[in-house]
This record gives sequence, C-alpha cells and structure tokens, in this order.
Amino acid sequence: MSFKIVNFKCFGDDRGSLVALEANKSVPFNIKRVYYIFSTKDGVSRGFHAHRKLKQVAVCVKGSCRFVLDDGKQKTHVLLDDATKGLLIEDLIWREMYDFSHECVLMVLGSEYYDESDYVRDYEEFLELSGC
Ligand code: T46
Repeated sequence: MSFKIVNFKCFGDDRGSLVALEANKSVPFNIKRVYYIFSTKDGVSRGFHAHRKLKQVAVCVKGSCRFVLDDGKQKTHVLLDDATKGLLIEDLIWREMYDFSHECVLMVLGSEYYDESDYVRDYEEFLELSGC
C-alpha cells in the first residue's frame, strides 16, 4: 500500500524540542499547501475520500488521532501520536480519520493547491479507479 511513516529529525535540548520540515528533503515533494485540523468534536470521523494526484504528509503536532487507509484490497489502521513522525500518503488511498483527542492538532502538508476535482468521494468510484 502506498503510505509510510517518515521519521523526522528532532532537535531536542533543555529548552524543549524542534522539528523542521523541508520540501524535497524530509518531505518528499514540493509543498504547495499546509492546512491543519483542530477542535474536532467528540466522536467525529473525517475524510472518507481518496485523492487522484495529491501527495500528503500528515503530522499530529499535538495530541493523537487515527487513520484508516484503504487501497481497495486491504485496510490498515495507523495511530499518529508523535510530532516527530509523519504519515506519507501517495497515490489512490481511501482515508478516514477518527479518534481525535481533545487537544489534537493534525497538520497536513500537500503537494498541490486545493482542488475539489482531485477528490474521489464516492467509495464505489474509488474501487473502480483502483481496479478492485
Ligand atoms: C485529506 C484529509 C486528511 C479548503 O477550502 N481548502 C483546503 O485546503 C482543504 C483541505 C479544505 N478546504 C475546505 C473544503 C471543505 O469545505 O474545507 C472544508 C472541509 O474539508 P474536508 O471536508 O475535505 O476535510 P476532511 O477533514 O474530510 O479532509 C481533509 C482534506 O480535505 C483531505 O485532502 O486528505 O483532510
């Protein structure tokens, strides 16, 4: 399946911690967009779509949340609870996010500007596109 966990270098000292993300280095694409999800209400799930072209790295910079990643053949659950780890999602992967902790701030770096036509929001269409 086209996703992986990327470990970021963490500069820690007696003042605390710092992680720097750089395009085409720690993040393996040109970053055109950053967005973040926060103040998520109890019991809420988000996502429920795939992307045709967009590559993304998701980092839980505070708190925790879980992803379901589905390539049409298998589903994998991933916990994000560490600001030094990013979830890299490439290609056509159906994603759902759930189990957001109260303080969760989920930051996402994207390879493209926002484009609604890049979203596949219908699960049957997703299965067809992924050849399943
Ligand atoms: C994804 C997961 C992880 C914009 O106007 N610009 C943007 O860059 C984004 C991301 C969203 N929006 C608007 C579109 C909707 O009216 O914000 C609203 C909420 O977006 P959506 O319902 O798509 O949010 P999620 O949390 O379901 O999905 C988001 C991303 O959209 C998606 O690309 O992979 O987070």
